[in-house]
Amino acid sequence: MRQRTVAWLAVVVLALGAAGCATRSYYFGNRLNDLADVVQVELTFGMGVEAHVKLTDLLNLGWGFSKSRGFVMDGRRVGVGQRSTGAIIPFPGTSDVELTDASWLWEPPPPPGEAPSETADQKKWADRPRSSWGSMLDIEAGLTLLAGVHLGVSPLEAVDFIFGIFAVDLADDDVKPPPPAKPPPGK
Ligand SMILES: [Ca+2]
Repeated sequence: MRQRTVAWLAVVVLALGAAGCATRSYYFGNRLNDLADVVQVELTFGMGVEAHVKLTDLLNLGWGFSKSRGFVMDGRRVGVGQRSTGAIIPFPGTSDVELTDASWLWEPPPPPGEAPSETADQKKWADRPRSSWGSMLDIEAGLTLLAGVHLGVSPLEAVDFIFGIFAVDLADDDVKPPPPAKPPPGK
């Protein structure tokens, strides 16, 4: 088993060595994003008192009321977001975060000569939500009392990260490198 893992790693390293610089940067960029997808961290500020907990998609609970705003890292998406919790104690409600201004830890580089925000690839990338497959077994908990803290881990995203090292994209969330430019006709 260990020998097979080492052999796989050797294949990946050799393939990366043979691949172009762009392919290598996509490989490491995708690994960084896959690793980031494993964690959720929030530090928000606002009015209200609440506690929330999520144990997989089957159980997502919140108690209390609050609307708080601040730093949100939802996997590879990092930026400013708002968490809203609404429930009449002791009846459970829900707690959700919405990113209002987000960027990505790693984004595909724009093709040479194009402005970053103008490329179709980047627009497509920015619209892409986190895969529902990857978040199915997420475990999260948080508390707000003027300041709010929220922490979470995603076991399935950890599995996707490990497979990603061997160039297997289980969550289908890797950005594919653009095809190499065609040589001009007649050459
Ligand atoms: Ca992936």
